[in-house]
Amino acid sequence: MEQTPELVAHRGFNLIRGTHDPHDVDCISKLEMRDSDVFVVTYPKSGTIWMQQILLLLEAKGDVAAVSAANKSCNGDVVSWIEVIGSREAFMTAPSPRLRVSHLPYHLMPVALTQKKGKVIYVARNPKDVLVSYYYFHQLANMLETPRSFEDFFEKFLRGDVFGSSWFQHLKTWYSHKDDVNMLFITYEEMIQDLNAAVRSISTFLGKELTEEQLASVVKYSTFGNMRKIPQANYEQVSDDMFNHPVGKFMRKGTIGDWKNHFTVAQNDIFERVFQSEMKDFPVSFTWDKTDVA
Ligand code: PPS
Repeated sequence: MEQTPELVAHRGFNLIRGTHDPHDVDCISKLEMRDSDVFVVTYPKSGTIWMQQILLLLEAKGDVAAVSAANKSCNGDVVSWIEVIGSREAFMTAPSPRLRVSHLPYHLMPVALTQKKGKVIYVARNPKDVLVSYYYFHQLANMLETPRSFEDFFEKFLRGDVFGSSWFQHLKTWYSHKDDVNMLFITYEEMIQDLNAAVRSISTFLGKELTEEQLASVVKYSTFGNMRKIPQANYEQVSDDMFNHPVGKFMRKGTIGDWKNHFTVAQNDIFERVFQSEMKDFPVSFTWDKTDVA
């Protein structure tokens, strides 16, 4: 079995060489937290940039022009990934509220979260669609090796031989600790199904007080169609060093069930077997298809 060249295994979790520094990542657990800190935690390709847009819009009370004006290149400039090199230092001195995203597992995140300091929004997405989205992202992102084939990537994902390691471990560990931290657990599919309800529950969780009109604006500018038109939200201005733009878009399809266009019957059987064995007795269910959406 060939090693994936960009990955660095660190304390049971795969990081990306050059994007993350293991020593730096180790310092994250000791970060001091403020009550107003918010971390959106996701396994990759589960709705991170969607949540960046929602958090920024909630903070700006729906004023989309203010959000775009605050960001030069992309929303990640302001709501950055805490594990990326340089982000931790900036976090320590940043003004409140510090809004951040992360793909880290529970054991690498700030211990102070368990003293109920700060808030976590965990977004989970059905792993078949995560796999497909991640496959395309490996073609777009220059820091990740372009998969040899879908079959090859399918196997790597199931082995956890990707940045983020095992989807199953990530979800199960965070979910098991949901009462140990201030956490809102939400799924990508719930957000697709009823974005209005999702935005309201995020707003309530964060203790925001927005008018009906302001909330409506948050929803309006966080739909797939509208986000795709906003350069800072859709990541089209990210440098060519980082993304191979001609091969695709970060905001690709934004739907439920695209795995059906990619998995063979045999692959689906394999996936189902792994899913059943990993998730047996685990109290989280997923929506796998658009037709499952009421
Ligand atoms: S990353 O690289 O881990 O930060 O990627 P992440 O942002 O977690 O996931 C990217 C996928 O989320 C989709 N997306 C959306 N779907 C629906 N509505 C909105 N507003 C939205 N914004 C982002 C994005 O299109 C990626 O999914 P796929 O399936 O590839 O389209």
